[in-house]
Amino acid sequence: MAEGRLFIGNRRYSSWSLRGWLAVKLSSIKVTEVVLPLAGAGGKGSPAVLAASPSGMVPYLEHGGAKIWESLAIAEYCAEFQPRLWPIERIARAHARSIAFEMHAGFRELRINMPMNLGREFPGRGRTEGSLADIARVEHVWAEALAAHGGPFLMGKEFTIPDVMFAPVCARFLTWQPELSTTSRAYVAAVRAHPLMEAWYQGAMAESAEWLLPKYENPA
Ligand SMILES: N[C@@H](CCC(=O)N[C@@H](CS)C(=O)NCC(=O)O)C(=O)O
Repeated sequence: MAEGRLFIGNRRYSSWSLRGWLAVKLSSIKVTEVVLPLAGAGGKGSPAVLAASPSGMVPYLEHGGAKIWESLAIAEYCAEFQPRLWPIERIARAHARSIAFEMHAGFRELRINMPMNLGREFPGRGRTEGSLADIARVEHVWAEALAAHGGPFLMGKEFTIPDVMFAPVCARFLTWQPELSTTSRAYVAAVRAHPLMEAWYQGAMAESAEWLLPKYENPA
C-alpha cells in the first residue's frame, strides 16, 4: 500500500525528478507517483508544479508525515530506510558524499547547454567552453571513483546515491554524445542498462505529446 506521494516532472525532461525517483525506488518506500508537466522556464515552475510543491520544483516527496523537497534531501531521506544507498565504509562514504554533493551543487554549464531529453539525439551539439569543462570534470570524478572502487558503478558493485545523482548526466551524454573516454562510455552503458533506468525511459516514451516543449525539442 502507498505510504505517500512522489511528485515528479515529465520523465522525458525532468533530470532532478529522475534522481528523486531512483532514490525512492532503491529504498523500501512505497509511494504513489504523480507526474506533472514541466514549464521548462528555467527556475519558474509550471502551474501544476507550483501548486504541488512547497519549493515550486520537483521532485517533491510526502511520506509518513515528512515533506521533502530537493533531490539530495530525498536521497538522504531514502537512505534512512535503505542505508546501503551510501557505502558502509567511512572513507568510501565520504568520497560518495563528496561527489554526490558536487553534482547537486554544480555542473551548471553542462546542465544549461545539454538538457535532458530522453527521446532525441543531438550529436556534436551543445559543446561550449563551459560545458566541455564540466564534462572534463565529470569524467575525472568518474574515473577516480571507478578506479578506487572497482566499478561497474561509482562506488563498486552497488548502485548508490552517487550513481543516482549522475544518472541524468549519463542520459544527457547519450543524447548529446560528447567525446568520452572508454571508461566513461562503459559507465554510461552500465547506468543505462540498470532496470530502473530502463523503466524510466519506457515511462518517458509513453508520455503525452502535449507535454513536448519546443525549448528542449528544438535547441538553438
Ligand atoms: N535543486 C533542485 C532542482 C529541482 C528542479 O530544478 N526541478 C525542475 C525540473 S527538473 C522543476 O521543478 N522545474 C519546474 C518546471 O519546469 O515546471 C533539486 O535538487 O531537486
